[in-house]
Amino acid sequence: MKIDNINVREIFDSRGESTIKITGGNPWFFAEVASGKSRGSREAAVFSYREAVQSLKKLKAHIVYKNFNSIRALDSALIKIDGTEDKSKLGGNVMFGISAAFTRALAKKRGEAVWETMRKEFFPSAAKNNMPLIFSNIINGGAHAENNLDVQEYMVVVKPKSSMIESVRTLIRFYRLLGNVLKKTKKIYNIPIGDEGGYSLNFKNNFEPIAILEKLIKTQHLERRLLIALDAAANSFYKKGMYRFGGRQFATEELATEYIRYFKKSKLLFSLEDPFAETDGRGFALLYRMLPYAWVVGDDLTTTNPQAIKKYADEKTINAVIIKPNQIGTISETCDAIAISRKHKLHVIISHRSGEVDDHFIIHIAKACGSDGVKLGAPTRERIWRLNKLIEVYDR
Ligand code: 2PG
Ligand code: MG
Repeated sequence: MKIDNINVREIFDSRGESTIKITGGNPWFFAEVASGKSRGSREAAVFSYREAVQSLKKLKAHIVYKNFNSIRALDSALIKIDGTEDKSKLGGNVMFGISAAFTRALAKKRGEAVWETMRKEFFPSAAKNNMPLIFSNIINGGAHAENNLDVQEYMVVVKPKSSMIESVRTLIRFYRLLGNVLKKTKKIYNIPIGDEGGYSLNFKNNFEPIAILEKLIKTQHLERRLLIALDAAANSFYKKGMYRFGGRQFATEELATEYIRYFKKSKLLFSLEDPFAETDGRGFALLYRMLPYAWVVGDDLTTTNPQAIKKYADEKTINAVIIKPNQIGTISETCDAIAISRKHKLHVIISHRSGEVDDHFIIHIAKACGSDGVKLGAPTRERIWRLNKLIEVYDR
């Protein structure tokens, strides 16, 4: 397929930060690039709008009116032209935007849904109707909120049922009930909301939100439907080999013991993302050994990089992985990261970014590969659109 023009526009994400949108014609396409705040240091380079304009100028001659018959063909050309490990010549966000926009154009030309086009090229044997767990971040802390929580995300996890709409209904109901409980127990009428739509008030300590979630799930008799997951995003509280957590200093082993205590106190807690800093693979491995039934999830640790995923899976540091396409920069490499995760029997969770945009691409990736989970914000504000798309794509 040939594309006959391609442009970049400046847009703003849900935090009002500048990001980019790639658009083009014949067939018409677009992709908006979400932005992260708690980023792994090995993520692909992010260009400003001005840099993206220059990057696209250089690139145009290589891609416009050229024939690319697959997503991989276009991505391989982009990767070759860029030629860097971290996509710092063309900009990882520029490359991702082009790669995702091209995928849309290809799907349109073939008269397919975007996920179908990706499934045919990358996951021909993916389970047809796999319903993912929904990880919804309903209490925000860390870099995403102005409160005293070190843990960045407290998620409620909805187990799949017969339809996605039922899961989303349960999630919305639970989120509202939680709001009421927090108003009462914290005696606050207007609860502050964090970057991903979760409640972001102060708590007694990093465990209190888990205790509140656990109690509410139990009093609502939702134990069979809902679980609890955390993203510690521990890079943000790691300094000089120590973790500053809950006002105390912890060495790696001590923090692992603290997490184990959480898991002992909460029967519904089952998953912990980035429990240690991205340079502290030893901590992940320790936890993985001590909690064989929990999901120990890599995000900043693995940055959707196929080699990093393989390394950490081989070293038995994680058994689950977060996939964010703009961490690595092209759709083909994202799909390679998913394939290698699968090969190593890691649970695959396709994730949004905290700076959200008006683009559902990640839902198509989840459906294409039949992911085990999707990680999204709270069921409110702009985050609701992603849940609506989930319903549309899965309840067909
Ligand atoms: C994370 C994400 C998404 P950010 O750490 O998992 O919740 O945050 O997009 O800021 O990296
Ligand atoms: Mg994370």
